Amino acid sequence: MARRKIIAGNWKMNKTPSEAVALAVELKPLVANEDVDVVFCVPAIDIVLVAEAVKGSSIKVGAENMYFEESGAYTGEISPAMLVDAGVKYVILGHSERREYFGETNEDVNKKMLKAFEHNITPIMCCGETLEQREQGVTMDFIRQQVKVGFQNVTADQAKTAVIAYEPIWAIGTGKTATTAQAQEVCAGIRACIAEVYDEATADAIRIQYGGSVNAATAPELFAQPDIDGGLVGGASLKAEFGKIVNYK
Ligand code: G2H
Repeated sequence: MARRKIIAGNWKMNKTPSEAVALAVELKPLVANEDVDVVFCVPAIDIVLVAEAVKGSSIKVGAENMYFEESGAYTGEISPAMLVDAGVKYVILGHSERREYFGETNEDVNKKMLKAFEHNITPIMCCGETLEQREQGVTMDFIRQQVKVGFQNVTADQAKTAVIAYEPIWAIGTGKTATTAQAQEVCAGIRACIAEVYDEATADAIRIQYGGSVNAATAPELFAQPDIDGGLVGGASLKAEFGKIVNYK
């Protein structure tokens, strides 16, 4: 099955609202590519303005996090309905920075996954191993656990529309990219895990991104791999270079 590539920028905690508009306006013409789904995942406070700035293009706006309750006394949190109303189509869930600095567990990620589907927001669920786990040879065991718990009670039809981002923690923002072979091997392992949990059709449909210091030089080879359906790009998504990444071919 030919899966459509999806390349998402993860702006992380960068860009004030006015800076975000300027960046979105700068990137808008540069990321035009009919063959790729392009997403800008931006800080919550920038969402409304960025959605407005990219109007008239095929760029979709994503959030970087979301809470799993509908509304109520959860000071500081953002609900799925708020994101939908602001124009959000995708949400990054379980990024390693959220797991590490904010204590998010696989169970939290699963609750958020279920809520995202309920509101027709496509989750980009992140997984990935530490350097220590890689060196101990437990990479796939760890990632399979993240994927299996993250997708608990998610139906096959929902899973088919989901995006998984494989981001080895040791390659995030470090300038170290996993080799193409390492990235392809793990993405193939994740697809095999989805086939096991669901079936071949679901594994064939789900899109798996690679993330971790992706840049314009590494993108073409990474995105040419059979099990890598695009990228989740941090640092390089804040620059004109993101246009080159989206137009990697
Ligand atoms: C990994 C990635 C985007 P960067 O976190 O999610 O960031 O490309 O800066 O390593």
